[in-house]
Amino acid sequence: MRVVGTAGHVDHGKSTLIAALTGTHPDRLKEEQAREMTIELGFGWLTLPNGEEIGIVDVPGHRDFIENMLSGIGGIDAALLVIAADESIMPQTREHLAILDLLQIPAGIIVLTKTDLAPDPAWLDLVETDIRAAVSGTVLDNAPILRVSAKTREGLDDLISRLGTLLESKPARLDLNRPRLPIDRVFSMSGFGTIVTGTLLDGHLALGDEVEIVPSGQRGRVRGLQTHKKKESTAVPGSRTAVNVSGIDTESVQRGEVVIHPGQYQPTRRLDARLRLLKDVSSSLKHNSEVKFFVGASEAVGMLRLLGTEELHPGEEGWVQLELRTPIVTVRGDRYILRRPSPSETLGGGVIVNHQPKGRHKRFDEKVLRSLESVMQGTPADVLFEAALALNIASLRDVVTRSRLEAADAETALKELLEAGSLIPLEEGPPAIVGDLLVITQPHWNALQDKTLQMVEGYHKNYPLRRGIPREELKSRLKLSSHAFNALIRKLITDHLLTDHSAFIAQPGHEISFDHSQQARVQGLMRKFEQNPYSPPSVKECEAEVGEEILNALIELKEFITVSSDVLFRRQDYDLMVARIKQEIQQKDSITLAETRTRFNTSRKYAQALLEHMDATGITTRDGDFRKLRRK
Ligand SMILES: Nc1nc2c(ncn2[C@@H]2O[C@H](COP(=O)(O)OP(=O)(O)OP(=O)(O)O)[C@@H](O)[C@H]2O)c(=O)[nH]1
Ligand SMILES: [Mg+2]
Repeated sequence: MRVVGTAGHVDHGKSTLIAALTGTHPDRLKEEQAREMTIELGFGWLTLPNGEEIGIVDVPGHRDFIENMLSGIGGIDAALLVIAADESIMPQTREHLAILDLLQIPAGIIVLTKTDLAPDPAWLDLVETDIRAAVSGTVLDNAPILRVSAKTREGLDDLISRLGTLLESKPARLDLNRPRLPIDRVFSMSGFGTIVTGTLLDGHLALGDEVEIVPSGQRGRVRGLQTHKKKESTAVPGSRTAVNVSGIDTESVQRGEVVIHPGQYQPTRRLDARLRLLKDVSSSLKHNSEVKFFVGASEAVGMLRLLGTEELHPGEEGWVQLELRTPIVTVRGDRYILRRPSPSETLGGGVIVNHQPKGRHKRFDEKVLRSLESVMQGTPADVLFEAALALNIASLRDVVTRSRLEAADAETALKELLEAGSLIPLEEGPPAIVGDLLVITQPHWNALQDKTLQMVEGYHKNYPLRRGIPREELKSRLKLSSHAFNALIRKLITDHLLTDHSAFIAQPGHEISFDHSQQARVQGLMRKFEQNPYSPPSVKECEAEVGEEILNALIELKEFITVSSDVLFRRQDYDLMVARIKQEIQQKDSITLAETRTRFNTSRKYAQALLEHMDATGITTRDGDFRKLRRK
C-alpha cells in the first residue's frame, strides 16, 4: 500500500485534481467549500492500472495553513507538486518544494495543471523551463513534468499511468513488526466511539490488538479497521488507515499522537539531529532559538541548541540538540521540519540521529560531534543491515561489498544480525562474508513470504480446478532470479507453507474440487464413458462436453489416462485393458493390433493408441505386427 500527497501554491488546483482523479472532492468542510480553499487535510484513493489501490492526501496551499500541510505530508511515498499553468511558480510552490526536499520524499511528479487556461504552448514551454530551474538539485530534480487540465481531463490518464510506473519502481513499505500510526484526524462516530486516522508505518495492526496512544499513554483495543473506507481485519504498512479504538475518550486524543503496540516506542523531549537551514531563510539561526518542530503528524515547541557553532547561516548544515516542551514519539532516521514561531517561516529540517540521547550535550566538544557523526553512520550492524535492505535478496559477498565495511567489522556485524534474526539465510550453507549464500533482511522476508503465499492462494481461488500455480509463472510474477526463486520455494516448502508437485506449487492441503454444476457435467461425461468404455468420446468431444479446465482437472486427478493427443480412457478401463493384454501376451507370447481390436470390440484408432502408449511407457515392445512384453 502506498500514499501519495499533493503540494503546491494556494488555488493552483490540487483539490480539483484529486477530485478529477478519484471522483470525490477532498474539501469536506462547509468553510472550505464556501471559501473554495483547503484548510484541513483531505483524503481520497484510487486504483492504479496495475490494480494497486493508493491513498491520496490533499494538503492546503495557503501559507496560513502550512502547519496542517506538514501534518499530512510526512508519511507519503510520492508527491504530486501541482503548479497552475497560468500562474507558474509562486511562493508556496517553492516552500512546499523545499519541504519535500528536506523530508526526502522518495518519488514525485510535477503536475502542470490548468493547461486549458494557458495562452499558448510556447507559454507552457517557458513555464517548464522555470520549473526545471526551480527543482534543480532537489528530490524532484529528475521528476517528470506532466501537462494536464482537471477541467478538460486532458492528460489525467497519462498522469495515473505514470504514477503507477513510478510507484512500481519503488520498494513497498516494510513491515518491521512495530506499527506506529501518527494520528492526523480524531473524531467520534455514534455507536462506535473514537476513530483515529493516519498513514500506518513500520508494522501492521490487527483487529483485537491492544494499543497504546502515546505520549498520553492511554490504552485501548482495536475494535475496527478500515483502509479506503473498506473494513479490514489487518492494516498493512503504508496504508491510509482508520482505527476504531475502544475504551478511549475522543476528547482525550490529540492530533500528532501515535497509536502503537504498548511499550514499543517511548515518548521523548530531547533529540539529536542533523539540521539543514534553507538557502532563502530571512536570517541566520542563533543558538537557543525557539523553534516549532514537526515530525510525522505531530508538532512541538522547543529550544534549539547549536552544538558546533554559535550561528547557522542560510544554506548551512550542523549538529543540533532539541529540547522540546512537550513529548513526542519519533525514531532515529525520521525526517523533521523546523519553523520559526514568529514571524512564521519554514527554517529547515533534516534527520533525527538519536531519539534518546543520554543527556544534554556539551557544546563545541569534539568528542560529542564525532560521536554524532558516527551514530549517524550507524554501528557496523546498522550499516550491514542497511546494505542488505537496499539489495533485497543478495549474496553475502554483495551485501558486504556494498556496506564498505572492513572484513573484521563485517564478520562481527554479520554474526550479530544472524543471531538477532534481522538477517535470514535463504539457503543452507556457511555464512561466510565472501560467500555466495543468499540472505534477506527480516522485513523483506516477511513481505516476500506474504506476497508469495498470497499469489499461490490467489491462484487457487482463480483456478480451483488446477493443482497449483506453474513454477515458471510464479517465478516471473515474483520477478526473481532462478537462484533466489529456487531458494525461496525450498525454504517455504521446508517450513511447510507450500507444497511442490514438480512443475506446480500449491498450498498444503489444496485439493481440486468441483462445484454442483461442474459435478453434474462430470457425471454426464462419465456415463458416456461407461456406455462405451473402449471406444469412449475423443479428447475434443470431452472438451466440448465439460470444458478444457474440468477435463484437465480430471486428468490431473488421474480419473483419466491420456494415451494419445486424441484418445483417453477412464483409469479403471485403462488398467483393465492393460491387464488383459498382458495376460494374453503371457498366454500366447504376443498380441497383434487386430487381436487387440477384436478383444475390446473397438476400432483401430483406439487399439493403436493404447498399444503405442504401452510401448512408450515400457510395458510392451513392438516387433513387426507383434507386441511382446518388455523384459525387465
Ligand atoms: N480552468 C481550470 N480551472 C481549474 C483547474 N483546476 C482547478 N481549477 C480551478 O481553480 C480554483 C482552485 O482550485 P482548487 O482545486 O481549490 O485549488 P487548491 O490548490 O486545492 O487550493 P488550496 O487547497 O486552497 O491550496 C477552483 O476554482 C478550480 O475550479 C483546471 O484544470 N482548469
Ligand atoms: Mg485544495
